[in-house]
Amino acid sequence: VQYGDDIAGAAKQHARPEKSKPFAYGTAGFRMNADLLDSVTFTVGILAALRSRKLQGKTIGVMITASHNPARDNGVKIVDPYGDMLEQSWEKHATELANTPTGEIKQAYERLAREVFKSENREEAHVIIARDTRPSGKGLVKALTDALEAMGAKYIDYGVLTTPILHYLTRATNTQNDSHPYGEISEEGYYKKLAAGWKTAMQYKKPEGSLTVDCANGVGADALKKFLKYMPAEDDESGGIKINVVNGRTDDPSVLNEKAGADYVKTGQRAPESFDGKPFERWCSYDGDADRIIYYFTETGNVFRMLDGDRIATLAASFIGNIVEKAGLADKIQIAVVQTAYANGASTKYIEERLKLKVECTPTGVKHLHHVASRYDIGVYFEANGHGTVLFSQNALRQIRKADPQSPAQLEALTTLQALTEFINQTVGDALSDMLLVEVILAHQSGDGEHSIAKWFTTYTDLPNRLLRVEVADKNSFTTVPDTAERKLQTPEGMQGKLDELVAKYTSGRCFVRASGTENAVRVYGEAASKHEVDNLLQSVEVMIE
Ligand code: 16G
Ligand code: ZN
Repeated sequence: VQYGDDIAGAAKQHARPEKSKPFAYGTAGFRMNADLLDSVTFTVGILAALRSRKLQGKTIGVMITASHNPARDNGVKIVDPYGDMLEQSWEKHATELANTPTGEIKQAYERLAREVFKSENREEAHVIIARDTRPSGKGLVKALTDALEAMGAKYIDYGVLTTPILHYLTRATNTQNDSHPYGEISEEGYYKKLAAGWKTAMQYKKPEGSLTVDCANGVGADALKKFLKYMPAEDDESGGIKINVVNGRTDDPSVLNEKAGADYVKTGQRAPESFDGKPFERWCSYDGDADRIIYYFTETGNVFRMLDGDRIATLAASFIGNIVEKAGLADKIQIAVVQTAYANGASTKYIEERLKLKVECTPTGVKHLHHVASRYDIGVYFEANGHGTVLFSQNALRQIRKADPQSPAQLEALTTLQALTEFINQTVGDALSDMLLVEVILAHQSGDGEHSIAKWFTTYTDLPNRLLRVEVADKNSFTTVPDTAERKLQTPEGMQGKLDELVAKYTSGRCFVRASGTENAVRVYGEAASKHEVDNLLQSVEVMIE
C-alpha cells in the first residue's frame, strides 16, 4: 500500500485533539464547532482519495458547509460520482479514520486500503472541493488538500459555491464522456443549464407579480445574483420575472442564518425578521448552503402562510402528473412521491386519494429519500424541512425524448416536461432549482384572477401538528423497528404499546418518537384533528418518555 508515510507526515499538521469526543459521520457528514474539525477534514481527504481510487479514478466531491447552523460551526461531507451522498457502507470508514489517534493514522489507513482494494490499486484519484461562506472554510480546505497531496490525488478547489452546485459539478465531471453528459463542467455551466430550461418552460408564460428571496446571508445569495444574469430581462414577455434578493450579505459572517433562512422560517413557522411583504406577495427562504427552500406569504390581515417541503412535493407531483398525462405518457411513466414520517398526514392523504399516486415513506435524511425516489420513472421527494427534488429515470428521459406529439397541446406538455428534466437538479435538493420549479408551476396555474400562491395553499388543509425536542438521559435507548421508517419504537420496551394507547384517544391522531441523528435529544412529532388535541397528546407523550 502506497502513501502511508506521506500521510503520517502530513497528519502532524492536522493532529486530532487528544481529549475530543468521538466523531461520527452522520446524516449530514461531520458537523460541529469549526475549531474541532481540522483533523476530521484531513481524514476526509484521505477517504475521498481512497474512494476515487476504488471507483476507477472517478471524481469524488467534498463539500465544506454547516448549512443552517451558526457561523461558528462547520461541516464536511463526501459526494459520490453521480452527485448523490457517500454510499452508506463507507460512512463507517469515515468515522473510523476520524477517530484514529494521529500517531496511528498510517496503520489505520493501510488497514483500510487493504480492506477496500483487495489487490494493489494504482488508479489516479480525482477530487473536487467547494465550501460555503463561513470564515473557517478556507483553513479546512487546507487540511483537506494537505491530505489529498499526501495521497497523490489530483484535485480542483472550486472555492465558494452552494452545496447543490458542487453536486452538479461532480456529476457533470463524471458524465462528460457519456452520450448524454449532465452539463458543462463549470459554475457558469450550471447557471446556463438552469436558465435554458426555465426559458423553454416559460416560453408562453409571464409569472404573476414578483418573488422575493431571503438568502439567509449565505452562499445562495452570491449564486442567485450570478444566476439572474442568465435569466430573461424582467420585462421580457416570455419568462421575464422580477426577483428581489434580501438577506444577501455574505461579507459579514455574524449575520449568516441569523433570524433568516429556511430553517428559521420552518421551525418557527414565522417570516424572517426583515420580512416586509405585502399581502399575497411571494417570498421564499433558502438555507445557509442553498439546498433547502420554504415558501410563504401573508394574507390580508397579516395572517402568515407557509408552504414547506410537503407543499412543494404535492404541487410538483400534481403538476407533473398532469403534464405526463397531457403528453400521452401516463401508461409509460410511473410517478411516486417519497416522504418521511414528518410529512403532514393531510399531504399524504391528498397525494394518495386525490392525485392517486403512490407514496413511499423512508427514514429521515436525504440519502434515504433519494435512494427510494430513484427506483421510479419519476420520483418526487421532499422532506418537510424543504430539502428535496424530482428524479427522472433513464426510462423517463427516453420516453420523453422519443415521444411524437400528436397535437399542439401535446407538444406543449412534452416541451415543458423536457424543460423540467433540464433545470431540476438530479443530484440533490437545490433551493435555486426548486424555486424555478415552483415558479414555473405557479405561472402555468395563474390567470383566473386568484393569487396562484393562495390557490396553492388552499389545495388541502394541514392537520394541526407539533414537533417537540425532549432531552433524555440516553437518546440511544430509543431505537425504532427496522423497515417502519422510524414510525415505531422497538425500545424502550413497552413504550410503543403505551404510545399507541394514547394516540388512539385522538381523532386523526398520529405520533412517533425517534432519536435525533444530529442532536443529543429525542424528537416527538404529533398531529391530530385540532390544535388543542395535539398539545394534549404531546404533553402526555413527553411525560411518558422523560
Ligand atoms: C440532516 C439531514 C436532513 C434531516 C436532518 C434531521 C441531509 C443532507 N441532512 O440535517 O435531511 O432532516 O438531518 O435531523 O441528509 P435530526 O436527525 O436531528 O432530526
Ligand atoms: Zn443545507
